[in-house]
Amino acid sequence: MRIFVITGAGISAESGLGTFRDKDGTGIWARFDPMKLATPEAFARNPSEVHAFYNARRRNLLSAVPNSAHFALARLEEALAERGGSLALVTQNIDDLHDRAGSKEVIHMHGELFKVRCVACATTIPWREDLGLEDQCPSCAQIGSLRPHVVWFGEMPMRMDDIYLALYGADLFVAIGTSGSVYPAAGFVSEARALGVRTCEINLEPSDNASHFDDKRYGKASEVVPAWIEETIATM
Ligand code: BJW
Repeated sequence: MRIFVITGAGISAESGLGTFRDKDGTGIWARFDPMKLATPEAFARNPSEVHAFYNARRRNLLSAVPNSAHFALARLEEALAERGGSLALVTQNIDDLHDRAGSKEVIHMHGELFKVRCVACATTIPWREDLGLEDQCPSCAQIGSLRPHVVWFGEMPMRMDDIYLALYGADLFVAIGTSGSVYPAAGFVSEARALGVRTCEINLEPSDNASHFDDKRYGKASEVVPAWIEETIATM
C-alpha cells in the first residue's frame, strides 16, 4: 500500500506552534498581516520586520516537541516499509517536528525554519539562532544576504516534481490539520480524486475542501491520527 499524507499547521498545534487560520480568529494571520510578512515584496521593503517575525517563531520552535500525531506517522512509515509499501509524507509546515519524531523522508514543500538561504550565492545553511541584516553568508561572505528558507506567497513551493510523482502513485490520500486554503497543496485532494484514489481528511473541523473527502475524521490530531494509524496498520 502506498499512502500519501499532506500535513498542515493543525498537526503541530498541540505542540504549541500556532496555526494560521483557525475559525475562532486566533490564528497567526489574524494577528499579523501575511502581505507584510510572507511575500518576497514584503521582505524587500522591510527585511527587519520579516526577520523579527521569523526569529520569534524560530525561538518558539526551539522549545517545542513533537506530539503523538507526529510519532504515529513515523510508526506508519516503518510499518508500511516492513510490508513492502511506502509513505510519502509531505508537510506544509516549516517546523521540524516530523523529522524529530523519527520520520525518515519528509518533503518540506514550504521550506524549513531551521535553514536560511543566501540570495547572493543560493547556498542553504542550517540556522537555529536569530537572523539579521548584519549576518554574513558563511559561503560567499556577503553581509545581509541571508533570508529564511521558507516559501512565501507568490513563490514556487519546493520539490513539486517529487510530490506529484508520489501523488500519482498513491493508493490512499490523507490530509491532516490543514484548512485547505493555500494552493497548490489545497488542490492535491481533487487531483487524487480525479485519479480514483480514496481520500481521507483528519482535522479539528471540516476544511474548505471537506466535500472532496470520502472519509472524514474530526477531532484533535493527537488523538485521531494515532487511532487512524493503528486501524490502518491492523488492516494491512
Ligand atoms: C487542528 C488542530 C488540532 C487546529 N488537530 N487539526 C487565488 C486562487 C488560487 C490560488 C491563488 C490565488 N491567489 C494567489 C494564489 C496562490 C497562493 C494561494 O494559495 N493563496 C491563497 C491564500 C488563495 N499560493 C502561493 O502563492 C503558493 N505558490 C504558488 O502558488 O506558486 C505557483 C504555483 C503554480 C502551480 C503549481 C505550483 C506553484 C505559495 C504558498 C506559500 C504559503 N506560505 C505560508 C507561509 C510559509 C512560511 C511560514 O510558515 O511563515 O505557508 S502561508 C501559511 O499557509 C503557511 C502554511 O503552510 C499554509 C497553509 O496553512 P495550513 O497548514 O493549512 O494552516 P491553517 O492554519 O490554514 O489550517 C490549520 C487547520 O488545522 C485548521 O483547519 C484547524 O481547524 C486545524 N487544527 N488545531 C487537528 N489540534
